[in-house]
Amino acid sequence: MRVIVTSDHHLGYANSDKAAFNAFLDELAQENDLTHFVLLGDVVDMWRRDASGVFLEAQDTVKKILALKSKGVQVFYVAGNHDYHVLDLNNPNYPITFSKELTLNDGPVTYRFVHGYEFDPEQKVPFMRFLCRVMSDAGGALENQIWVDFNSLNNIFSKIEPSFVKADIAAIAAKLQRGPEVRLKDSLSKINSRACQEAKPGEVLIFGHTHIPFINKAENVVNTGSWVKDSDPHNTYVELVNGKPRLFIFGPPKKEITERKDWSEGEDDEKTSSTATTTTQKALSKLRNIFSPK
Ligand SMILES: [Mn+2]
Repeated sequence: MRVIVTSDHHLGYANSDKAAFNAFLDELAQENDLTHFVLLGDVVDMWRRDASGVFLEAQDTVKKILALKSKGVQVFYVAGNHDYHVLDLNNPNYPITFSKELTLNDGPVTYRFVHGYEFDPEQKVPFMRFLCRVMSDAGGALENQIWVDFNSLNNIFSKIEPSFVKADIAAIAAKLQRGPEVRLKDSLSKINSRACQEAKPGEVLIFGHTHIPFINKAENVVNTGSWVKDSDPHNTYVELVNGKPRLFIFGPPKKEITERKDWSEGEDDEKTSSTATTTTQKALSKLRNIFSPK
């Protein structure tokens, strides 16, 4: 059993390195020992592009993924926050099935795959769904229909929660639409230490989302990184063999990341958070209260 995992390609986004990912898929097609290929979310970017158009545009990539499947490789697609909408694509005739998380057993070891928004307190499912659905290429991405929808959403919020104003929604939207390289700068160690606490005995936990690839010292928590040029390094992938993870940067030249990180202590993010985010934090906590099941 040999598993390859990639995430956060953000296909459709201007800085997505689609050419490199296509080349990577071509290389995988040449390999004979690959048994499982896991796409770990944010493969297409439905927050920035039309949810259906982005698949048409990426059909060359989709074809390469399906070619692996035809070769007998088991292909899995775990939804991320930027492509959460794929969970609604449940037609059994579709060539790819989508899931919220995935577990695979390799002898005594269980590999558990999640995208990682689960560890990011700013990501809430209603917002993820919403942002995937409002994008349309017709108006030139996000500044268009989204504000119309936000306004109508705001009216609903105002009725439920009078203190929730347009500025709150705008602040959340603006913050969430920023790339993780910027948005998660302050909370990265918190997300990573949360992930490290989540890993159960006998399990290797694999996640993406932050665009910062790593393997922890215990080698039971792995982040897949990204295929977005904004991140350094990018074009990273994880290989799982006999319960052991390895992390590589796709070449040329191919390079292994051998450093092991310890996130278990988790630096105090609060100290480093800028006060500029306070308004957004307040708005988010209001939104959380509205959406939280009571
Ligand atoms: Mn993500």
